[in-house]
Amino acid sequence: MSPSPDTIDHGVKPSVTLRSLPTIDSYVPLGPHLAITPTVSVVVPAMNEAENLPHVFATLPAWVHEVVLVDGHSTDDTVAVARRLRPNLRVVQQVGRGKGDALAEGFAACTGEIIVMIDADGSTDGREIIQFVSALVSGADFAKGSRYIAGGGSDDLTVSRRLGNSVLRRLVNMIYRTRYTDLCYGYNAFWARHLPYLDLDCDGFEVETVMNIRVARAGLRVQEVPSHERCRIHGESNLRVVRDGMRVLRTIIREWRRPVASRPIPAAKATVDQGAA
Ligand SMILES: Nc1nc2c(ncn2[C@@H]2O[C@H](COP(=O)(O)OP(=O)(O)O)[C@@H](O)[C@H]2O)c(=O)[nH]1
Ligand SMILES: [Mg+2]
Repeated sequence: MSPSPDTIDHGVKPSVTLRSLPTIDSYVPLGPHLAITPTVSVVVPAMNEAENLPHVFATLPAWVHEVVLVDGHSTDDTVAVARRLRPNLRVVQQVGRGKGDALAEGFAACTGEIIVMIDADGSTDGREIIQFVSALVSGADFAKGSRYIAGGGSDDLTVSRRLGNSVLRRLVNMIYRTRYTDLCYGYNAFWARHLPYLDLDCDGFEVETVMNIRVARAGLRVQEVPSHERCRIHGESNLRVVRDGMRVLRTIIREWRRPVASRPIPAAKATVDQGAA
């Protein structure tokens, strides 16, 4: 019996029919050798970043589905500049305060299947988004930027930040049995369908720690992606090393007592792969 014309014939029992594959026009070309079907939303928390946004938006790939700017009560021209740069931008006026709150509000507004979070200060490069998306479409649930694996780096980490990040990261790895190489980094991406596992309820710079702990405890597959952090272009960081380091420490301890929203997966344990390592 000859195979039906819409069956891929590998000489074995046919399991994939062309009818079950997405139609050709639903593929988004990312480059000459790569296309994806999921839509990608980029969330950018911004508080007084008018001078930096031209640099940040210039790095965003043309194929992203939407950009969601979460304005944290800026007193400069952040929103006006952003709208001028990207007329189809979606702007969320933050109701609460802090980066964690901004991200939660931005994530809730996204319509894409993949959500990428980047900073608005020029430290994160939108041209790396393709690597995060590639990790997700090839099997990861959560693509976690790391400045500490091969191909990653930072021009922005001071000695005290590096030390704090290292101590807190080791603590998380010990308590939650993860193998993270980075902890407090704002460049990450994940499938929007996993938002319920994040269930964000924090305000400040502890947000990345909360996300990293919750995805591991939920048993999601986390893949680290090398990322190079550059210096903020204009203005000053809103982070205070001691104050925010203590917040992260309290978060790490508090999360231990929080019930786990776990996902039944065959391998039972959270898997942490290192991108380029
Ligand atoms: N919407 C909003 N964005 C914030 C807030 N705090 C920080 N951000 C943004 O979060 C990103 C990282 O903040 P930054 O001050 O650079 O901290 P650092 O990268 O840890 O030094 C930047 O894009 C900030 O504009 C906030 O309260 N609301
Ligand atoms: Mg920064």
